Amino acid sequence: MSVDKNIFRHLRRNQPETFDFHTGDHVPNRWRSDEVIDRYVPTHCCYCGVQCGMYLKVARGRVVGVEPREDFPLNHGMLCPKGSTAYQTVHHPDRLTSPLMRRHGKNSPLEPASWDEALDTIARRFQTLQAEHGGDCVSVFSGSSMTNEKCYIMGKFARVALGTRHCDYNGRLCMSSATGANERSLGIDRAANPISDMLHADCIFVIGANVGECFPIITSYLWQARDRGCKLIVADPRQTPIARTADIYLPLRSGTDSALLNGMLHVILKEGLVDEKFLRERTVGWEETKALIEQYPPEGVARVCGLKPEAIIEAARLYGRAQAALTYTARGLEHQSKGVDNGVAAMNLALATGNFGRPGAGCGTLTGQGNGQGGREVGQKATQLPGCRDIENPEDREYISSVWDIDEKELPHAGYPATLMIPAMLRQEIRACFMVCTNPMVSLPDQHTVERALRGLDLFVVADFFLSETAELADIVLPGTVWAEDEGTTTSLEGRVIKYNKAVEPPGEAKRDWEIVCELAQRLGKGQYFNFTSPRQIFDEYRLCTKGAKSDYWGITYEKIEEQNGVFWPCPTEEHLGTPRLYEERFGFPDGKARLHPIPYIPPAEEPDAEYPLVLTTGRVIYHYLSGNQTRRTPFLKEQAPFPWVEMHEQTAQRLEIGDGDWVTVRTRRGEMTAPALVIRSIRPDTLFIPYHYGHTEAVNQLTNPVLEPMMKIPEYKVCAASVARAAEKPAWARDVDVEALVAARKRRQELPIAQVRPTPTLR
Ligand SMILES: Nc1nc2c(c(=O)[nH]1)N[C@H]1C(S)=C(S)[C@@H](COP(=O)(O)OP(=O)(O)OC[C@H]3O[C@@H](n4cnc5c(=O)[nH]c(N)nc54)[C@H](O)[C@@H]3O)O[C@H]1N2
Ligand SMILES: Nc1nc2c(c(=O)[nH]1)N[C@H]1C(S)=C(S)[C@@H](COP(=O)(O)OP(=O)(O)OC[C@H]3O[C@@H](n4cnc5c(=O)[nH]c(N)nc54)[C@H](O)[C@@H]3O)O[C@H]1N2
Ligand code: SF4
Ligand SMILES: [Mo]
Repeated sequence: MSVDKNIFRHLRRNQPETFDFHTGDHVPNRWRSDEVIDRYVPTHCCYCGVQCGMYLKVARGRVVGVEPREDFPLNHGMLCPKGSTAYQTVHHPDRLTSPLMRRHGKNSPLEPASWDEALDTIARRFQTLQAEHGGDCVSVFSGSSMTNEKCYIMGKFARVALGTRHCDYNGRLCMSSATGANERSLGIDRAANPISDMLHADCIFVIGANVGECFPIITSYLWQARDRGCKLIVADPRQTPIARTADIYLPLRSGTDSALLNGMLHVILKEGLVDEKFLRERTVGWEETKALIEQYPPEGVARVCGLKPEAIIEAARLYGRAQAALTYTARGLEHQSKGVDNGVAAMNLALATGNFGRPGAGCGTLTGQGNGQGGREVGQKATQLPGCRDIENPEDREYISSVWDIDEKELPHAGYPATLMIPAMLRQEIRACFMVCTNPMVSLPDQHTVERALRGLDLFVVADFFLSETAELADIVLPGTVWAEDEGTTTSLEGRVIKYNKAVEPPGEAKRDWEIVCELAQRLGKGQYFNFTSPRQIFDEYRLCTKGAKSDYWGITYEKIEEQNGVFWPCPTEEHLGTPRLYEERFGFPDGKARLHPIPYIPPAEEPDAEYPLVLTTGRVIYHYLSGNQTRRTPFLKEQAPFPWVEMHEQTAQRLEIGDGDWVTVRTRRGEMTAPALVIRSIRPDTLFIPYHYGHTEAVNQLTNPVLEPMMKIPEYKVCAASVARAAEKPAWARDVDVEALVAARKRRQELPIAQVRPTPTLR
């Protein structure tokens, strides 16, 4: 008699580890966790900045499943769909298990190679190119999905082993506007409050953040806050899941955030809701800011933002009258050519109302990538040394040179930010690139230009654990490791330093990124600076680098992280418990005072016109992570959002005779792409939205505007002018997809109509 083994799965051991996250049919057997679990390894999710605590379940040397951790204070027992499937990348059949090289030029195939051959070739060719064209012809481009230890070593590798000034990372596309705003207004680049502060707020203002899809576990704090009477204001051109039940939803036109924020502050000023004492004692710059704010009455602002003036007035009152208000921004407001200004305008509003340094009072960004916070402190940025130190500051240079045991004169100066490396490659000023943990062939704007730049490199090396769209263009591909194969720390969106623990060994010949870097440094003749044999040793050197700096990790040890379930920086001594809330007494400037800056509204770089009458905005969906290189390989996630679509309002669709699921072509000045239409009411009629997690002809970054924010050089992903029309023909990938199923699934999520502005809610 043949018996379906599955029947016994639950009978065999009636215990939680047999819990299956999937409907068995969709998941190959090898991913089922129906095994006797040898170990539960406490760690954190590898995806977003929330860094939920999880256990990886290990059986016979393999990761076979996941359990959420109840004991981690942030997610206590919850995981989102990405977190609960993250473990499926570990033993994925697509994992790269040996180095790959093109042995006979650009057009030859990528073939397996030994580590010796690959690393020798890289070192030799970097050295030859540098001898011929100078040290700065080689660049390093890294990412913040790695641990602090790995990110730190990337910056050191660029400056010490390669001696190039050109080192930057993918946070340039992500956190750089937020950094600019934090540095200009508050003086410290970290979240002002722990997430649990939401439970102390009377009003939470979310502007340009899709919390429900991008920080799913944080949503539970929003609901708990509201259960306690907290009011919610959401500003977003799309009615996101949290916007549906907001007390006030402001569907602003993309790119008009600073006008809205100035308008709200105008109302607050006129209604006497400004905190004069706080402004006097704890800030500078109010007089100039106030003079500008006078010029933003709600009627004018409403026209700019495409909102009703009453909505702006109601939102301002709700915010201004709160005893404690929290503002959260994210990439909606920051992915703009005015991204830094927008962040500063949000800070102005919070400072003018005295909303800092108390439970439930603050303003800041929701950091995106898993280690988006730590990654922006460790010195892998073009202008930065470890510990948020300034590469042009003589004291910082002297100190880091002493820790690294090099001559300060040998330490390179500031180089190009990642977005400016592309034009430098086209000019052949940069001729080689070592790229680790980023996939710009999906994530950088104006893809066709990016592709030309990368293809034109004399030597292009990529380290990844899956063959990404970018690795496909590389001359040499190095197999890296996933988070479960190594230990190390990350710093979550709260500023809490936590630790990943190793669950399993890497597959085949894959190597940990820091080992790859150390071995390469050896071959470049700089091995003495990279004598690391464990992440702990790297962390200890990093701690020393940060001693006395703004992001002070000196008092943080692996043991302390474990004992305290994470430690918030700054933590200057071993006895210090860490700092969950910043700015209780002083801001991060020498005089301890915050800065207000007048921020005039300046429109986005590209506005709609007769040829391109709509605004195209881009972003995320809950099921995919960034360039999708990991989540598009995860069966459940792939199934939920298998390909991109174009969200448009039903009025727009009607006018253009477009029906749900019709193939449409979206055009901008950079290019065009074709995808099915999703006709909804939860988006402004003048706006289109396309999720960006896909590559090749499915990449929305074929269309986006590469214009940069002047201070931080972040691209304007959130606004460009576009047109849409029914497609003349379907793209090749249309053959394999079920559009009806996708439309039906997305529809269930997005059915509710745009909310009307509600009457003034009462405050408690
Ligand atoms: N599921 C999922 N979660 C993620 C990620 C992921 O890829 N997938 N990535 C992580 C990372 S690295 C990041 S950076 C974060 C990003 O997190 P978010 O910033 O929340 O995500 P986005 O989708 O980029 O954009 C947020 C919202 O901005 C809105 N928006 C567009 N234009 C404007 C505008 O001009 N003004 C305003 N106010 N809003 C606008 C969009 O409609 C969108 O709802 O998410 C993190 N979490
Ligand atoms: N149109 C549009 N474009 C955008 C955005 C948008 O909203 N709209 N958002 C921007 C934002 S906020 C971000 S953060 C960027 C992200 O852009 P990318 O950095 O390009 O995206 P990721 O998918 O994180 O790329 C990381 C790559 O490194 C690999 N990887 C992950 N962890 C490791 C590791 O530990 N070691 C190694 N060696 N490899 C690893 C992954 O497989 C993946 O291929 O995209 C930006 N691009
Ligand atoms: S919310 Fe973020 S950290 Fe938590 S499980 Fe989801 S992707 Fe992972
Ligand atoms: Mo990001």
